[in-house]
Amino acid sequence: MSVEVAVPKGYTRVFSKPRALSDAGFTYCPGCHHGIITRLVAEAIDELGILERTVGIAPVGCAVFLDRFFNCDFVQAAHGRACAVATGIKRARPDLVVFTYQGDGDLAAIGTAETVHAANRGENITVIFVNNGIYGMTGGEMAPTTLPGQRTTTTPAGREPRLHGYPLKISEMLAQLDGPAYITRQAVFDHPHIVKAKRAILKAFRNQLDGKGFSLVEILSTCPTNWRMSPAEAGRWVAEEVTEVFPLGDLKDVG
Ligand SMILES: Cc1ncc(C[n+]2csc(CCOP(=O)(O)OP(=O)(O)O)c2C)c(N)n1
Ligand code: SF4
Repeated sequence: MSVEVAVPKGYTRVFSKPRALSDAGFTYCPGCHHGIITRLVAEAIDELGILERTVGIAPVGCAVFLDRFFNCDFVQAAHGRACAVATGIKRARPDLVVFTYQGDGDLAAIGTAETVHAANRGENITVIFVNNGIYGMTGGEMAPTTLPGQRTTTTPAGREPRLHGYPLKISEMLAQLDGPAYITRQAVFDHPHIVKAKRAILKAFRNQLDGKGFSLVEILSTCPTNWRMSPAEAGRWVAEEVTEVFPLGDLKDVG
């Protein structure tokens, strides 16, 4: 649990850690957008007052230790199976608020089937999809979302679509289905986008509370370590290059 540090006399607290976050430090690399996204999810849980009845599903990938970062219950799913695990928990206990937090290797590669079918069934869960275009945890291999021409450890000459396929646009695919209530793509490379991403996360949780069904927030993220960029360069790469292939905005919103 978090320990609230007393504010010395004469000072005012202007910023603090969300109640939903524990005192365990993040294990993300410095400058990685995972840290911003994890915090936004925690802020949303605080603001909705749902901490005591929220269950998160942790992925395999750099967010694998999510259960340590949060003060709510967590289940660790096998690689890619988060939406299936979330489905089981939500159906057994509809009173709980259930969310998954998954990278693109987890959700858009090994977990594609689970994601598509949970969305198609309109499961009343919230999915946070962190798309950094790479397998971060395992050393920077190509993901389905890697950009054409992007160098990774398994595409050292750059991704060649005719050989390796084209970037998989999960959000566009899911938006065609009848099941989902809300599909949106956001980013966190600057403050205005962080504010919008937070709004989208809140909406995705509110949809679940209102029983509207499957809501997925894709968030374009960075991997400065494996992209071999500084955090600032990585943010610019998302703003200038990644958004060309993965445009930001809502893809489906039943209202
Ligand atoms: C069944 C199985 N296959 C492969 C792995 C190895 N593995 C661990 S993390 C990972 C990819 C993670 O990439 P991503 O989901 O994009 O998350 P990131 O680390 O970039 O946040 C893989 C392939 C595994 N743990 N389990
Ligand atoms: S390896 Fe990449 S995605 Fe993983 S924490 Fe480090 S910078 Fe972030």
